[in-house]
Amino acid sequence: TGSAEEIYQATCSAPVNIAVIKYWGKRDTSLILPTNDSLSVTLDQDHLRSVTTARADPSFGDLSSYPDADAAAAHLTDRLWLNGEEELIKPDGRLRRCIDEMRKLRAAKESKDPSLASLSKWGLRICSENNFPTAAGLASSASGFAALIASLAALYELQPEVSSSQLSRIARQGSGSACRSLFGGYVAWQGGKEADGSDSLAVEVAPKSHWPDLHALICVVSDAKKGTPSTAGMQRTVQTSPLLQHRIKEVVPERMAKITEAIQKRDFDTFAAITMADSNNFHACCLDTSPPIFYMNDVSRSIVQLVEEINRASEAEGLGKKLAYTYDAGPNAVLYAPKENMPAILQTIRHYFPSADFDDTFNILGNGANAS
Ligand code: 2P0
Repeated sequence: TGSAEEIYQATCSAPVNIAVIKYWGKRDTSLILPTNDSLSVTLDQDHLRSVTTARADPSFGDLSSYPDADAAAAHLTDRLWLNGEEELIKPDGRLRRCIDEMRKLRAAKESKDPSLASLSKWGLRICSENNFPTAAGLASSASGFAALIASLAALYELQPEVSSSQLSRIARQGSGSACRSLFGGYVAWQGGKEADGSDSLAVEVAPKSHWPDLHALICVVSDAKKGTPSTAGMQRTVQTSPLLQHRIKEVVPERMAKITEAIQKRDFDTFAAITMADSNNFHACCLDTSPPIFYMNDVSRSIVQLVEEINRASEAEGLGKKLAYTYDAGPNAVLYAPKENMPAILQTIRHYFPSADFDDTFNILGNGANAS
């Protein structure tokens, strides 16, 4: 509660997540409901993150003074800046939907407790920054929408009454993969069955503390903006790829069960085998799309060969796999390995890729979105 002179502002950060069972395809493009379940690992916020500040103030506009939400929107009551540039909040866009859903939750809270300040009626100013290249296949939309939802949830003081899974349902409507960044550690996005998306949300498979020994290494092959954006690319795959239908029905359900069990048992060999197989199956579906989509390049493929060779040599000695690769909608490799293997892996990668512009970032497992 408070007077109108009080400042209502919250800042939250959210990390990137990298899927080991990939989301690729929607059964509902408006609500963002996926064609299959997916599972990811949330990375450490120290390296890749979005930070968002949201502020509500009556001076930004009072929604109750407009006849309807569209009229209020036309008067720019809500405004958003991404990396310093103003982003238009389109009337039927994803940002609009996320903000509206959050505002509805606040309005419900205010109607239960009339002593609360009327934040739901005030305009918003939102500022978001990524500390890494946007749209380079490094999951910028995932951390961005997760940070947006987390900052509005903090501003509107929605938790703990509203759970993180409930918030993930709203983040999902911003960008599918964003729902997974509301949690740390090992996270599943249950695709759900309902047409209204009520059961399409993220759940924690295991916290970071369950298997903290797993580390990730991101090999930035290129930070250029990707050629085919995920949103358009995945629907082209849905419309044209017979292989995707096989993936949805036969491949993913079994892998979800097996990798969940591998995480529970901290079984790196199984985790690595499924992670690599699923990355390859996803890129095969991209290739099976008409016209085909290519995200990996020659450098990406040579990293695959190097990882396969390291694992082959290790297995020949009776030791297990040393590491796993996975690629998203871009050429950059994410390598997962037990922490103790990382120094040798880095050394080998640097030996084979001495090029100065081949950047790398060392990441450990992180927590989900949180307030600061
Ligand atoms: C994933 N990707 O599971 C997969 C793997 C890319 C490859 O989620 O349309 O940016 O915003 O829901 O979430 C990229 O898709 O797409 C993605 P929208 P999103 O991480």
